[in-house]
Amino acid sequence: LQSPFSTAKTPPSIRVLNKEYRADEWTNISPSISSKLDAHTLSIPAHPTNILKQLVFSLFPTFAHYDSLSPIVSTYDNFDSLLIHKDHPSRAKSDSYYINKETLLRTHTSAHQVQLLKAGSEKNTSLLSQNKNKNLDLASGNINKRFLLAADVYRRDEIDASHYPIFHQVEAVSTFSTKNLVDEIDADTKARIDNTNKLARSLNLNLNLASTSDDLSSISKENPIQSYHDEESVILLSNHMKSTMNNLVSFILSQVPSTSNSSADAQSPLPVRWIDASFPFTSPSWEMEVWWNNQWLEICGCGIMKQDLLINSEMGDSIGWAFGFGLDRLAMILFGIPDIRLLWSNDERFISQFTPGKITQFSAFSKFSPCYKDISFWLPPESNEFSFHENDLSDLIREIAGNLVQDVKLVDSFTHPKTNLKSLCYRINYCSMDRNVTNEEINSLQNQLREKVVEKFGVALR
Ligand code: FA5
Ligand code: MG
Repeated sequence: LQSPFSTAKTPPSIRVLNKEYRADEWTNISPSISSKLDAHTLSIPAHPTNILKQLVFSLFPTFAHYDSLSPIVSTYDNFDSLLIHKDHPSRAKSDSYYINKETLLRTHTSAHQVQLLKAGSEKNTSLLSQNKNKNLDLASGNINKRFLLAADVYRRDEIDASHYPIFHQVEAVSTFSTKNLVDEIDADTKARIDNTNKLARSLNLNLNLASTSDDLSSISKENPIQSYHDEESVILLSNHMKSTMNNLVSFILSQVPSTSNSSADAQSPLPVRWIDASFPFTSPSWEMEVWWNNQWLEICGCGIMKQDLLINSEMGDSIGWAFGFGLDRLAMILFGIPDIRLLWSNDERFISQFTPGKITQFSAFSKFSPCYKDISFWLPPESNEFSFHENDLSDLIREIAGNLVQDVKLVDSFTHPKTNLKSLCYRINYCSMDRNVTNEEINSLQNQLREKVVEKFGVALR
């Protein structure tokens, strides 16, 4: 691997996503992270994170939708704009990937909150036109009022089954005019519930949301209401935010086979809990956890937006909530993916299991490398599609290679225009569940197969 650091020049520079940046004592972005910057799993049609992102977007038809903002942001966007103090630990070099002192890979989708809020008053059409929700047009003037933003985020974090240095978040920002709070919240709740129920019916899901929300507010002294706000508005807003999040999780969990979570079935209440939290850009703040695989899994941080942040965005006459949740963890639950690293797998056996727009359960494959071998042959002249049975071939292969066969696929089939002879090509994937197989071993199996195919089916090898 070539290092992205070029030391030959003065001042030293670093190339990231095809652009040259000044390097300094803050530069710590590693080649392995750089190399994943253009993986864009969020735009691969059959990728679980993309399928989930589309699903989430479809639950918020009145929000603007963004999913292609650059991961390279300024320290102002990632920290200062969110009122994160100069000495806050999240700014440490040990926690983030810096390109240089003023530039880093976003550590959360919140980095774009103020940018997108301001885009309305600044009439920043180059930013606003990146909205993917065709229901909302640029001219409406409301486009920066409510939005969802899905993106890859980067953190120097521990690595285990639920942590990875690159993951995905979806940020939601929802603002309301202070003068019209009750009516706007009511209208939004109604639209959201109608839309979610409609979507659930079209997918035949066992889900029917009630039109009134439960009381989910919990206000404590340690999790204070801002001096700008009155308690009644904050209760209304936080209830609306939490029920929006609950609905989202209900919708997602209703598509998971109930056997995969012992505590979750159609009858039991939603297996989530809300924990008091603290973020520099919200107050009060919470985290949502979902009971999964016998433990509480944190999936979301949220709260009532700091009013100073809205004032700085020329939206001081509004009040709002924001949440940011980890897409990868919900995707793992939804698709039954046991390890977050699989989401970064280049193995064809991973991505080929999924279909754009569909929720399907992942089935585990061997962690050892597959070995593909093709076999092609002409069927005997008198045979037709009824006299050669694929299952007979499968049996023969299993007889020879046993559990070393992972799968067999017909990859080519054609009939010669002159001779009318039919040719077939099968691709055999040899792979062990518990060890690496050697090429010699596989070649010997493949040779046996070639002999036996001729013997048994009277075919002519090609
Ligand atoms: C944040 O990133 C805040 N920006 C969230 C927020 C937005 C709060 C808006 C208030 C208002 P946090 O660091 O807790 O918060 O991350 C949010 C979610 O991202 C977590 O709940 C978790 O689901 C996911 N997450 C965090 N770190 C990782 C990781 N290393 N791998 C996978 N998912 C992660
Ligand atoms: Mg957290």
